[in-house]
Amino acid sequence: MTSPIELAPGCLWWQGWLSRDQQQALADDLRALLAEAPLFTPRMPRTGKPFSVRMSNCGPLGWVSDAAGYRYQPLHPETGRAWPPFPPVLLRAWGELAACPAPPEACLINWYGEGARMGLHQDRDEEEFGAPVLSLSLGDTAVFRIGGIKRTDPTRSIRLASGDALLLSGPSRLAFHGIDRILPGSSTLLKQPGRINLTLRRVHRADDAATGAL
Ligand code: MD3
Ligand code: FE
Repeated sequence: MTSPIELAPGCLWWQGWLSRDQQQALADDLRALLAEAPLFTPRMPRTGKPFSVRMSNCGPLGWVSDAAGYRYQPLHPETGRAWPPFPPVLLRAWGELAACPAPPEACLINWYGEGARMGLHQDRDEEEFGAPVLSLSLGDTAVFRIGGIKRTDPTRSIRLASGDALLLSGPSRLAFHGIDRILPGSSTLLKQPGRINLTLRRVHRADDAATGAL
């Protein structure tokens, strides 16, 4: 396995963790998955302003956002159906990289088309911040920015390329982060310009009995 770079305490970056063939296989899985659970346009709480990123999910729970607020729910907001199961490679990634005994409960699928971006934010809609978040990138390279736990802390930026894995744990779990822009045409993986980011997460605190702890 490639050895990771520690960008900040608890923030580990594996460049090219997925081979080109593995990236292609995962992109194919996602094409089928998105036919079952189509991308939707999330909206800001209260104002209803649309995000430029479109989203779907897989696994038992999915993250959604609309005028009523941010939340995790078991059903797709538009089809009313359960989210599709995790593609097996995502469970393998979690098992090999996350160092978390409990399985992931949610995988948010972000689609960045032309001009999409994600402003600086913290991920704090989960009940469990002790568990890490694991991200996998496919397609065009993104300029990713990460700072500290205060919005005004200094930030650094890196380019997340297709096949990269990024783990956010410990002190980095509540770091401010965002996507400044996508570099169109930087990858030939997908059939159209754009980027897919997958984030595997736990939502609830693990039940010790269920994870085998004494
Ligand atoms: C740092 N997604 O879905 S993934 C998100 O590329 C999100 O789509 C970005 O931020 C994307 O919430 C960044 C890398 C990432 C994910 C979760 C984090 C970085 C993080 C949680 C805490 C700190
Ligand atoms: Fe985030």
